[in-house]
Amino acid sequence: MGSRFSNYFLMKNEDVIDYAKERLDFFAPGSELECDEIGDGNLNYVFKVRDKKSGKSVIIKQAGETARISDEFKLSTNRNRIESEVLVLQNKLAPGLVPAVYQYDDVMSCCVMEDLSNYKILRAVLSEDHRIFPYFAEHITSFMANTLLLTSDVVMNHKDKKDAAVNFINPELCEITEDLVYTEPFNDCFGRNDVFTSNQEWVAAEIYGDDQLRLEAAKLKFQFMTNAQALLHGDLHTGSVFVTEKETKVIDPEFAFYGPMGYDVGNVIANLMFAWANGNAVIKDEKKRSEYIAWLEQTIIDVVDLFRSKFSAVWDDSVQDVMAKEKGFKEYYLQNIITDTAAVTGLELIRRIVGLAGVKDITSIVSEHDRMTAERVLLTAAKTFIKNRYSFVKGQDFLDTLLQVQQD
Ligand code: SR1
Ligand code: MG
Repeated sequence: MGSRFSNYFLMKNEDVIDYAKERLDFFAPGSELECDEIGDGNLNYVFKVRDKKSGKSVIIKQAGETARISDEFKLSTNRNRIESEVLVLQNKLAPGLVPAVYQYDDVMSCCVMEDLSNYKILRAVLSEDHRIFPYFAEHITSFMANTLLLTSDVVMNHKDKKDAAVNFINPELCEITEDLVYTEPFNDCFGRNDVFTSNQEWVAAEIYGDDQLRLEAAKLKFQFMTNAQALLHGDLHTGSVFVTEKETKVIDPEFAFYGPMGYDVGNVIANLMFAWANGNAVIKDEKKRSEYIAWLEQTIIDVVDLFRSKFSAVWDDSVQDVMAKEKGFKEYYLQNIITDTAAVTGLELIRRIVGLAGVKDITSIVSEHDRMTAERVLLTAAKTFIKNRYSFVKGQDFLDTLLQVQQD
């Protein structure tokens, strides 16, 4: 008799237990397995399977044929293959900074991976507990410098790189980004934007009504779609990062594809800024607030500056192309990434406040006045990040923009 896992279907908890018994050699014979669906992302189903006897556990992540948040998004389950292969590759390029993948099933579109239950999602611990993670900037910049530069044309054999770009072509997930980041937040006609009531008139005038901003967003959209620079994570916000006090693991690279490196770096910076706005609005104790905000501000600076220095070091160690070694080219290439980083910082700030996919850091601010103000500060800074993107060089430039708007 054939296995019922020879044809794809969306599994429930009981199916996942049967699947683990039939398909995994992770658990010992006679294990007593239990399963919970613990996913809280927008797209997939995440099952934790645990043996009550030994306490051993794994994660089984399965992709459905539509997005978990809405059937409106029809998505190929191929994203689970992309995620699995990218995690395996990233573990080689940035060892220890992603969960280990144990196996991938092409039929059931599910991936079996290391259980990180002792870790917490960074966005949650920032916005709920306002905790400090002193190693985060170090870890995330090692992750980005290595995974981005080492998958690019300046390091890889050019034919291998083109094969990789084909292997990781990800049209449906890219379309989500093209729509939700680069199109809908600048237009009031798609019916999916979700603007806080007190800011509706402000957004109509300052975002939809700003022709110069819309033109820059248009330029950036087509740059995102055509600049196959490196294998991106593609959705590197604080909800895609697991942390303990001393460790960091980047998860969920299902949006991975060959795109502009600044897309990942800008996502990290913007999401630190959401945490910054949340801390300023919500923490009542002055000492706690100033310590937390000081750490976030230093982390914003460090992410840019450490990325620059690590990128430069990896470049010196790994770049192969003879023309890429031309004097001045590294500095030119890196400055383009920082320019893109500034632009994407602005785009991510705008899309999370105006567009469909909001962030808890902002939506959990209870006071109407404080949320309205936080959103306006971030949106005003975002416009500068996009319009003046060519003027950003160092981490301090990013922070100064935010602080300047906060002061005004
Ligand atoms: C329909 S998916 C909405 C958002 O969730 C993902 O995490 C991506 O950020 C996407 O834009
Ligand atoms: Mg995700």
